[in-house]
Amino acid sequence: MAFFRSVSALSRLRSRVGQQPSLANSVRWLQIQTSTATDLRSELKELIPEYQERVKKLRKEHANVELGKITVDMVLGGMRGMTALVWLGSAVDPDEGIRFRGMTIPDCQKKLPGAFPGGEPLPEGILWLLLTGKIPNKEQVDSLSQELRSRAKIPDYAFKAIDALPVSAHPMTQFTTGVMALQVESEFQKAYEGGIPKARYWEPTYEDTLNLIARLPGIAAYIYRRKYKDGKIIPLDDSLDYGANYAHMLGFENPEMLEFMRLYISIHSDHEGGNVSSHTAHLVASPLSDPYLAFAAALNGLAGPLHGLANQEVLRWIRSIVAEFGTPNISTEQLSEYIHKTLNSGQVIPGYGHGVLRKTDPRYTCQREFALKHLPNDPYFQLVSKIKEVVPPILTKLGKVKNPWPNVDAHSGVLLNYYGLTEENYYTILFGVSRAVGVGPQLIWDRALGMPLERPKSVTLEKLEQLCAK
Ligand code: NMX
Ligand code: MLT
Repeated sequence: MAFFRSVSALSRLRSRVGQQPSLANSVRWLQIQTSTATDLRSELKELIPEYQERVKKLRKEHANVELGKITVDMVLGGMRGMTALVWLGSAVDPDEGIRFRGMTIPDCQKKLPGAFPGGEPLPEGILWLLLTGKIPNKEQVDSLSQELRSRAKIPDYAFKAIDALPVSAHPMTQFTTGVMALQVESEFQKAYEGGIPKARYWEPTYEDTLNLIARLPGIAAYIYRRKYKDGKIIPLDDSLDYGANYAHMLGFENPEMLEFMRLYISIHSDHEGGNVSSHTAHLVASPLSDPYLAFAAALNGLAGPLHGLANQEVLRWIRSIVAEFGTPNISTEQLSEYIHKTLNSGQVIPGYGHGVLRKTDPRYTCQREFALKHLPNDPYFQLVSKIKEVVPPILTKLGKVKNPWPNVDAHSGVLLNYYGLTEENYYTILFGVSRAVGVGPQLIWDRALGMPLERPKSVTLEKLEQLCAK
């Protein structure tokens, strides 16, 4: 009876949504089904044929429908605003930010299982949601945690490949090297060499993806222990979930840090298909390079200071402010003076601006809420809060910055720093581990939907000038 009541409430809500488009977003997650499958792979297998049919139908019946025009500004402006990719898992609205399968971050915090009732969403739940579009229950995420632990063994040669680099190498260089070493065990590569038919490409891609996600924390923790600690490996704890295990292998046991890590991985996992790391992975996988090759390439994009390296740059910049004034407790005038100094020297303010967002990033907001709950008096957190008041009007005044508001990277560093992860050059690895949870599902669906080799057309400058002269 309760079921029928909620179904009819939902259909009433849907008909209101038809009349009020603004309501559409806020109720979208209500339409997401709860998962009933016993395991992730079976759930996915059941879903794929329906999606394959939908793609086939779109290509057959609507191949010439136009999605917008391509302008010179788009071609010369980094393809901003050009719709050119499909990804089912998430979408970024310029004003309200990310939705994972229609669910906002607060929706995910409410609906996805945590390590304890009311806890932050477990990354395993986000992975399940992104892959299937369904909300898993606690039992399902616990079994996925167990599955990831069972796949986590790292071959010794991967550690040796990292050891071949000097300890001074940037953590991201070491990380990409480790991921490339894991490629030796690619199931996709073996299956392709064995003549697997196209309809089954997604299956070894799934295996590679789960193995990759499972092994990344071990590789990432190894680099941290090697570069910053005693070099001793802390083994996986069989009783811990994915995020907590990563924190544990790094050497952290504070339950608040474990909880922050779950939140961190979940919110950094996916940001639709067009961001540099996801798009790179999709592009590199399109000629059927396996998930390890594609993800290593994605990491190299993430390592750029305008993308994932910005979290490192933010803490470095905050530290430089503290060094300049000798304290984090500075006045608005002092902060404003420092911001101008940064801009006048030709640098960007790290952690501010975005290629799509035009308001404060909800990933910033949820980290702020976490900080308000757990570390309201931390002087670095208070400085970050002050920066959020002072930077936007200054960037707005420049007249060219499309989004003066903070992005995800503006906040993460002070939380990590508070919990003792003080080595900012390591921060992009945390982003990288998290991004695999979003990029992996993208690669599986690329193969499931038979996405072709990506090959856009380029144009010479002369040709562009000729086209404009017409
Ligand atoms: N500080 C100073 N100038 C900026 C900033 C900023 N935070 N953001 C944009 N601008 C400048 C930008 O450099 C460009 O100047 P110019 O025309 O002289 O080249 C102008 O404003 C217009 O840029 P936008 O169209 O607003 O931004 P765009 O879409 O090109 O780039 C970012 C987006 C994210 C690359 C840019 O905002 C930026 O460099 N931000 C700082 C780095 C950062 O926080 N990156 C992390 C993004 C999130 N992530 O995790 O990936
Ligand atoms: C991301 O999470 O990938 C960044 O916010 C950058 C983007 O979306 O372009």
